[in-house]
Amino acid sequence: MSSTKTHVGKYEFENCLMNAAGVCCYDRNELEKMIHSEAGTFVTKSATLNPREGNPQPRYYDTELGCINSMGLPNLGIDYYLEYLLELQERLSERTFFLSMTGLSSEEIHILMKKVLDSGFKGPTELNLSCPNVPGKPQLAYDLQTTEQILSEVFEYFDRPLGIKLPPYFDIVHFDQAAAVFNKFPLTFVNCVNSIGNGLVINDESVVIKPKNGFGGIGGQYIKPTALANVHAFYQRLNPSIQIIGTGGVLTGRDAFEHILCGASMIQIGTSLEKEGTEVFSRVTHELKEIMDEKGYKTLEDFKGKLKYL
Ligand code: YRO
Repeated sequence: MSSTKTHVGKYEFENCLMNAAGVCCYDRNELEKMIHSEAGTFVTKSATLNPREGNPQPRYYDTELGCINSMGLPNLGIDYYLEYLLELQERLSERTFFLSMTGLSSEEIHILMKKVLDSGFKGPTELNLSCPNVPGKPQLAYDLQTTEQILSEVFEYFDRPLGIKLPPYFDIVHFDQAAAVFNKFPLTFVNCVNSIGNGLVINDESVVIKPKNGFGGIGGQYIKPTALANVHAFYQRLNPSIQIIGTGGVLTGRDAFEHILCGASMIQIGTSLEKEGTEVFSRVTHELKEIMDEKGYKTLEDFKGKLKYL
Protein backbone atom coordinates (compact mmCIF):
# COMPACT_ATOMS: atom_id res chain seq x y z
CA MET A 1 0.00 0.00 0.00
CA SER A 2 1.24 3.45 -0.95
CA SER A 3 1.46 6.33 1.54
CA THR A 4 1.12 10.07 0.90
CA LYS A 5 2.74 10.98 4.24
CA THR A 6 5.21 13.84 4.11
CA HIS A 7 7.20 16.27 6.20
CA VAL A 8 8.08 19.96 5.98
CA GLY A 9 11.04 20.84 8.17
CA LYS A 10 10.63 18.94 11.45
CA TYR A 11 6.86 18.61 11.04
CA GLU A 12 5.17 15.41 9.85
CA PHE A 13 1.85 15.17 8.05
CA GLU A 14 -0.34 12.12 7.34
CA ASN A 15 -1.23 13.52 3.89
CA CYS A 16 0.65 15.82 1.50
CA LEU A 17 -2.50 17.70 0.40
CA MET A 18 -3.81 20.85 2.08
CA ASN A 19 -5.65 24.07 1.21
CA ALA A 20 -3.97 27.06 -0.42
CA ALA A 21 -4.17 30.22 1.68
CA GLY A 22 -7.31 32.20 0.91
CA VAL A 23 -9.56 29.19 0.36
CA CYS A 24 -11.57 27.52 3.16
CA CYS A 25 -9.54 29.27 5.86
CA TYR A 26 -11.23 32.59 6.72
CA ASP A 27 -12.66 31.62 10.12
CA ARG A 28 -12.96 28.79 12.67
CA ASN A 29 -15.95 27.33 10.85
CA GLU A 30 -14.00 26.91 7.58
CA LEU A 31 -10.83 25.76 9.36
CA GLU A 32 -12.78 23.08 11.28
CA LYS A 33 -14.01 21.78 7.90
CA MET A 34 -10.34 21.48 6.88
CA ILE A 35 -9.53 19.57 10.10
CA HIS A 36 -12.32 17.06 9.44
CA SER A 37 -11.32 16.54 5.78
CA GLU A 38 -8.68 14.17 4.36
CA ALA A 39 -6.20 17.08 4.13
CA GLY A 40 -2.96 16.64 6.08
CA THR A 41 -3.15 20.14 7.57
CA PHE A 42 -4.38 23.66 6.79
CA VAL A 43 -3.03 27.18 6.37
CA THR A 44 -5.00 30.22 7.53
CA LYS A 45 -6.02 33.15 5.34
CA SER A 46 -3.08 35.57 5.28
CA ALA A 47 -3.55 37.64 8.40
CA THR A 48 -2.84 41.34 8.74
CA LEU A 49 -2.38 43.21 12.01
CA ASN A 50 -5.95 44.50 11.94
CA PRO A 51 -9.08 42.79 10.60
CA ARG A 52 -10.00 43.78 7.00
CA GLU A 53 -13.30 43.58 5.14
CA GLY A 54 -11.57 43.31 1.77
CA ASN A 55 -12.73 44.69 -1.58
CA PRO A 56 -16.32 45.28 -2.77
CA GLN A 57 -18.12 42.31 -4.38
CA PRO A 58 -18.16 40.63 -6.80
CA ARG A 59 -14.48 39.97 -6.10
CA TYR A 60 -14.18 36.26 -7.09
CA TYR A 61 -15.35 34.59 -10.32
CA ASP A 62 -15.16 30.96 -11.50
CA THR A 63 -14.40 30.13 -15.14
CA GLU A 64 -14.25 26.76 -16.91
CA LEU A 65 -10.46 26.60 -16.57
CA GLY A 66 -9.96 28.36 -13.25
CA CYS A 67 -10.85 31.61 -11.54
CA ILE A 68 -10.01 35.27 -11.06
CA ASN A 69 -9.97 37.12 -7.72
CA SER A 70 -9.31 40.48 -6.22
CA MET A 71 -10.39 39.74 -2.65
CA GLY A 72 -8.28 42.51 -1.12
CA LEU A 73 -7.13 40.46 1.87
CA PRO A 74 -10.36 40.03 3.84
CA ASN A 75 -9.28 38.49 7.17
CA LEU A 76 -10.09 38.51 10.87
CA GLY A 77 -6.72 39.86 12.00
CA ILE A 78 -3.65 38.12 13.43
CA ASP A 79 -5.01 37.84 17.00
CA TYR A 80 -8.00 35.76 15.84
CA TYR A 81 -5.88 33.19 13.97
CA LEU A 82 -3.22 32.99 16.69
CA GLU A 83 -5.84 32.43 19.40
CA TYR A 84 -7.43 29.60 17.37
CA LEU A 85 -4.05 27.99 16.54
CA LEU A 86 -3.05 28.08 20.23
CA GLU A 87 -6.33 26.38 21.11
CA LEU A 88 -5.60 23.66 18.53
CA GLN A 89 -2.09 23.25 19.91
CA GLU A 90 -3.77 21.94 23.10
CA ARG A 91 -6.78 20.16 21.56
CA LEU A 92 -4.89 18.41 18.72
CA SER A 93 -1.37 18.47 20.12
CA GLU A 94 -0.19 15.68 17.78
CA ARG A 95 -1.05 17.73 14.66
CA THR A 96 0.60 20.77 13.03
CA PHE A 97 -1.11 23.68 11.26
CA PHE A 98 0.29 26.63 9.29
CA LEU A 99 -0.24 30.32 10.02
CA SER A 100 -0.13 32.68 7.01
CA MET A 101 0.37 36.38 7.35
CA THR A 102 1.30 39.45 5.32
CA GLY A 103 2.16 43.03 6.14
CA LEU A 104 1.26 46.13 4.18
CA SER A 105 4.63 47.65 5.21
CA SER A 106 7.92 46.38 6.63
CA GLU A 107 6.90 47.82 10.01
CA GLU A 108 3.70 45.76 9.96
CA ILE A 109 5.64 42.61 9.00
CA HIS A 110 7.91 43.03 12.03
CA ILE A 111 5.00 43.64 14.40
CA LEU A 112 3.33 40.45 13.07
CA MET A 113 6.50 38.37 13.36
CA LYS A 114 7.01 39.54 16.95
CA LYS A 115 3.40 38.73 17.82
CA VAL A 116 3.96 35.16 16.58
CA LEU A 117 7.18 34.89 18.63
CA ASP A 118 5.45 36.16 21.79
CA SER A 119 2.36 33.99 21.31
CA GLY A 120 3.92 30.59 21.90
CA PHE A 121 2.66 29.31 18.54
CA LYS A 122 4.93 26.37 17.72
CA GLY A 123 3.88 25.63 14.14
CA PRO A 124 5.29 26.86 10.82
CA THR A 125 4.57 30.42 9.66
CA GLU A 126 4.14 31.37 6.00
CA LEU A 127 4.90 34.98 5.08
CA ASN A 128 2.96 36.00 1.96
CA LEU A 129 5.37 38.16 -0.10
CA SER A 130 2.68 39.25 -2.58
CA CYS A 131 2.00 42.36 -0.52
CA PRO A 132 2.36 45.95 -1.65
CA ASN A 133 5.21 47.30 0.52
CA VAL A 134 6.19 50.69 -0.89
CA PRO A 135 3.74 52.71 -3.04
CA GLY A 136 4.97 52.86 -6.66
CA LYS A 137 7.01 49.64 -6.30
CA PRO A 138 5.86 46.16 -7.33
CA GLN A 139 4.71 43.56 -4.82
CA LEU A 140 7.45 42.65 -2.35
CA ALA A 141 8.51 39.38 -4.03
CA TYR A 142 9.19 41.27 -7.30
CA ASP A 143 11.46 43.71 -5.41
CA LEU A 144 14.30 41.41 -4.37
CA GLN A 145 16.38 44.17 -2.75
CA THR A 146 13.62 45.04 -0.31
CA THR A 147 12.82 41.34 0.20
CA GLU A 148 16.44 40.67 1.18
CA GLN A 149 16.43 43.65 3.52
CA ILE A 150 13.24 42.55 5.29
CA LEU A 151 14.27 38.87 5.55
CA SER A 152 17.63 39.82 7.05
CA GLU A 153 15.86 41.99 9.65
CA VAL A 154 13.32 39.24 10.40
CA PHE A 155 15.95 36.52 10.91
CA GLU A 156 17.79 38.70 13.43
CA TYR A 157 15.10 37.80 15.99
CA PHE A 158 12.70 35.24 14.48
CA ASP A 159 13.97 31.78 15.49
CA ARG A 160 10.89 29.71 14.53
CA PRO A 161 10.18 27.77 11.32
CA LEU A 162 9.40 30.28 8.58
CA GLY A 163 8.53 29.92 4.90
CA ILE A 164 7.58 32.37 2.16
CA LYS A 165 4.71 32.34 -0.33
CA LEU A 166 5.92 33.43 -3.75
CA PRO A 167 4.25 34.74 -6.86
CA PRO A 168 5.32 33.11 -10.12
CA TYR A 169 8.51 34.32 -11.79
CA PHE A 170 8.76 34.17 -15.59
CA ASP A 171 12.41 34.64 -16.43
CA ILE A 172 15.40 32.36 -15.79
CA VAL A 173 17.45 35.33 -14.55
CA HIS A 174 14.72 36.08 -12.01
CA PHE A 175 14.78 32.43 -10.81
CA ASP A 176 18.56 32.78 -10.36
CA GLN A 177 18.35 36.12 -8.57
CA ALA A 178 15.45 35.13 -6.30
CA ALA A 179 17.04 31.79 -5.32
CA ALA A 180 20.35 33.53 -4.55
CA VAL A 181 18.51 35.81 -2.09
CA PHE A 182 16.45 33.04 -0.46
CA ASN A 183 19.56 30.83 -0.04
CA LYS A 184 21.04 33.45 2.32
CA PHE A 185 18.41 32.63 4.95
CA PRO A 186 17.45 29.61 7.09
CA LEU A 187 14.00 29.31 5.49
CA THR A 188 12.04 26.14 6.22
CA PHE A 189 10.15 26.26 2.91
CA VAL A 190 9.16 28.29 -0.12
CA ASN A 191 5.64 27.96 -1.51
CA CYS A 192 5.34 28.27 -5.33
CA VAL A 193 3.02 29.79 -6.51
CA ASN A 194 0.46 32.45 -5.63
CA SER A 195 -2.04 33.40 -8.36
CA ILE A 196 -0.68 34.84 -11.63
CA GLY A 197 -1.13 38.55 -11.01
CA ASN A 198 -3.41 40.97 -12.78
CA GLY A 199 -5.16 38.92 -15.42
CA LEU A 200 -8.46 39.99 -16.96
CA VAL A 201 -11.51 37.75 -17.53
CA ILE A 202 -14.30 39.04 -19.76
CA ASN A 203 -17.89 37.80 -20.09
CA ASP A 204 -19.84 39.16 -23.10
CA GLU A 205 -18.64 42.80 -23.10
CA SER A 206 -17.84 43.22 -19.41
CA VAL A 207 -15.30 42.41 -16.77
CA VAL A 208 -16.51 39.89 -14.15
CA ILE A 209 -15.21 41.32 -10.86
CA LYS A 210 -15.67 44.85 -9.49
CA PRO A 211 -12.30 45.81 -7.91
CA LYS A 212 -9.50 47.22 -10.11
CA ASN A 213 -11.87 47.43 -13.13
CA GLY A 214 -11.75 43.64 -13.43
CA PHE A 215 -8.03 42.94 -13.01
CA GLY A 216 -7.25 40.10 -10.62
CA GLY A 217 -5.13 37.07 -9.75
CA ILE A 218 -5.60 34.02 -11.98
CA GLY A 219 -5.77 30.53 -10.48
CA GLY A 220 -6.70 27.02 -11.57
CA GLN A 221 -5.85 25.00 -14.66
CA TYR A 222 -4.51 28.08 -16.49
CA ILE A 223 -1.54 28.24 -14.15
CA LYS A 224 -0.30 24.64 -13.78
CA PRO A 225 2.61 24.90 -16.28
CA THR A 226 3.77 28.12 -14.63
CA ALA A 227 3.43 26.58 -11.16
CA LEU A 228 5.37 23.43 -12.11
CA ALA A 229 8.14 25.51 -13.67
CA ASN A 230 8.48 27.60 -10.50
CA VAL A 231 8.45 24.53 -8.21
CA HIS A 232 11.15 22.86 -10.28
CA ALA A 233 13.25 25.98 -10.85
CA PHE A 234 13.47 26.56 -7.08
CA TYR A 235 13.96 22.83 -6.37
CA GLN A 236 17.02 22.97 -8.66
CA ARG A 237 18.42 26.15 -7.10
CA LEU A 238 17.61 26.20 -3.38
CA ASN A 239 19.66 24.69 -0.54
CA PRO A 240 18.26 21.19 0.07
CA SER A 241 17.34 22.30 3.61
CA ILE A 242 14.66 24.58 2.06
CA GLN A 243 11.65 22.46 1.11
CA ILE A 244 9.16 23.30 -1.61
CA ILE A 245 5.39 23.53 -1.27
CA GLY A 246 3.74 23.24 -4.69
CA THR A 247 0.60 25.23 -5.41
CA GLY A 248 -1.17 25.92 -8.69
CA GLY A 249 -3.49 24.05 -11.02
CA VAL A 250 -4.03 20.92 -8.92
CA LEU A 251 -7.36 19.41 -9.99
CA THR A 252 -6.43 15.72 -10.20
CA GLY A 253 -4.08 13.17 -8.68
CA ARG A 254 -2.02 13.46 -11.86
CA ASP A 255 -1.51 17.20 -11.19
CA ALA A 256 -0.34 16.47 -7.62
CA PHE A 257 1.97 13.73 -8.96
CA GLU A 258 3.56 16.24 -11.37
CA HIS A 259 4.15 18.78 -8.58
CA ILE A 260 5.95 16.08 -6.54
CA LEU A 261 8.02 15.03 -9.59
CA CYS A 262 9.07 18.69 -9.83
CA GLY A 263 10.22 18.61 -6.21
CA ALA A 264 7.24 19.52 -4.03
CA SER A 265 7.04 18.00 -0.53
CA MET A 266 3.53 19.34 0.13
CA ILE A 267 0.78 20.27 -2.33
CA GLN A 268 -1.83 22.98 -1.87
CA ILE A 269 -5.21 23.15 -3.57
CA GLY A 270 -6.92 26.51 -4.05
CA THR A 271 -9.32 26.87 -6.97
CA SER A 272 -10.43 23.21 -7.01
CA LEU A 273 -11.15 23.39 -3.26
CA GLU A 274 -13.22 26.53 -3.79
CA LYS A 275 -15.20 24.83 -6.58
CA GLU A 276 -15.58 21.31 -5.15
CA GLY A 277 -15.37 21.70 -1.37
CA THR A 278 -13.25 19.62 1.02
CA GLU A 279 -14.24 16.36 -0.74
CA VAL A 280 -11.51 17.35 -3.22
CA PHE A 281 -8.91 16.05 -0.74
CA SER A 282 -10.24 12.46 -0.61
CA ARG A 283 -10.70 12.37 -4.40
CA VAL A 284 -7.23 13.72 -5.26
CA THR A 285 -5.56 11.54 -2.58
CA HIS A 286 -7.23 8.44 -4.05
CA GLU A 287 -6.20 9.43 -7.61
CA LEU A 288 -2.60 10.10 -6.51
CA LYS A 289 -2.36 6.74 -4.70
CA GLU A 290 -3.72 4.97 -7.77
CA ILE A 291 -0.89 6.42 -9.90
CA MET A 292 1.69 5.50 -7.23
CA ASP A 293 0.36 1.91 -7.03
CA GLU A 294 0.45 1.55 -10.84
CA LYS A 295 4.08 2.68 -10.85
CA GLY A 296 5.11 0.74 -7.76
CA TYR A 297 5.94 3.86 -5.72
CA LYS A 298 5.41 3.34 -1.97
CA THR A 299 6.29 6.82 -0.68
CA LEU A 300 6.66 10.34 -2.09
CA GLU A 301 10.43 10.02 -1.63
CA ASP A 302 10.43 7.33 -4.35
CA PHE A 303 9.69 9.96 -7.02
CA LYS A 304 10.00 13.43 -5.43
CA GLY A 305 12.16 15.67 -7.65
CA LYS A 306 12.86 12.81 -10.06
CA LEU A 307 11.53 14.58 -13.15
CA LYS A 308 13.15 13.10 -16.26
CA TYR A 309 14.83 15.26 -18.93
CA LEU A 310 15.18 14.48 -22.65
O1 YRO B 1 -6.92 39.37 -2.89
C1 YRO B 1 -6.38 38.64 -2.03
O2 YRO B 1 -6.73 38.63 -0.83
C2 YRO B 1 -5.30 37.75 -2.50
N1 YRO B 1 -5.59 36.98 -3.59
C3 YRO B 1 -4.64 36.13 -4.13
O3 YRO B 1 -4.91 35.44 -5.13
N2 YRO B 1 -3.41 36.08 -3.56
C4 YRO B 1 -3.08 36.83 -2.47
O4 YRO B 1 -1.94 36.71 -2.00
C5 YRO B 1 -4.04 37.72 -1.90
C6 YRO B 1 -3.68 38.56 -0.73
C7 YRO B 1 -2.62 39.62 -1.00
C8 YRO B 1 -3.00 40.79 -1.89
C9 YRO B 1 -3.03 40.32 -3.34
C10 YRO B 1 -4.33 41.43 -1.53
C11 YRO B 1 -1.92 41.83 -1.75
